[in-house]
Amino acid sequence: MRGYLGLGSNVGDSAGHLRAAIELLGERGVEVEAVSSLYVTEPVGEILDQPDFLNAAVRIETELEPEALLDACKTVEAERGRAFDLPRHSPRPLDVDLLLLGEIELRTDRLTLPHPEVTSRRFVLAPLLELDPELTLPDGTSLAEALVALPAGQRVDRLGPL
Ligand code: PH2
Ligand code: MG
Ligand code: MG
Repeated sequence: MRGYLGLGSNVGDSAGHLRAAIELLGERGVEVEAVSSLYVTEPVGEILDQPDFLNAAVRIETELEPEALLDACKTVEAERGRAFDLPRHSPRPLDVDLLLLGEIELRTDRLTLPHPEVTSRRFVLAPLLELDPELTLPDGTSLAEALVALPAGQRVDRLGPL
């Protein structure tokens, strides 16, 4: 099944962590089909006083079920030194978020699909739309329209190829 992951980092060699994530996902049954540019982005969410992030998005192809795909993402984060005992939205060497998986709409204790913040985060929408400008959510929501509708703010600058 086709899906999209968001990659982020703001600790250590961030570009290196994002590149490593692509390799490590491949070892976990997640084939990366396409990679967006790298973006420098202003922190959003619950902790604003932290370094800028590097963000990117990837289009994947996988046979993994949603929870198994989430496990693969968490394993890859751990392999790049991510600690899991910190407050939500803390700085991190690697964050791999499951954004979309086929037409699946799901809500469990561990996982919500599509990712609940997809339409509100510029650092997610910009790289996703670069990969697939026509992308929609399973309910038909146009991500291009979601990006246009965002309020001003959330600085996102395209840096170049990852
Ligand atoms: N990730 C977060 C919280 N805030 N801000 C930016 N710019 N980029 C991120 O990847 C990010 C964030 C939680 O995962
Ligand atoms: Mg995240
Ligand atoms: Mg995450």
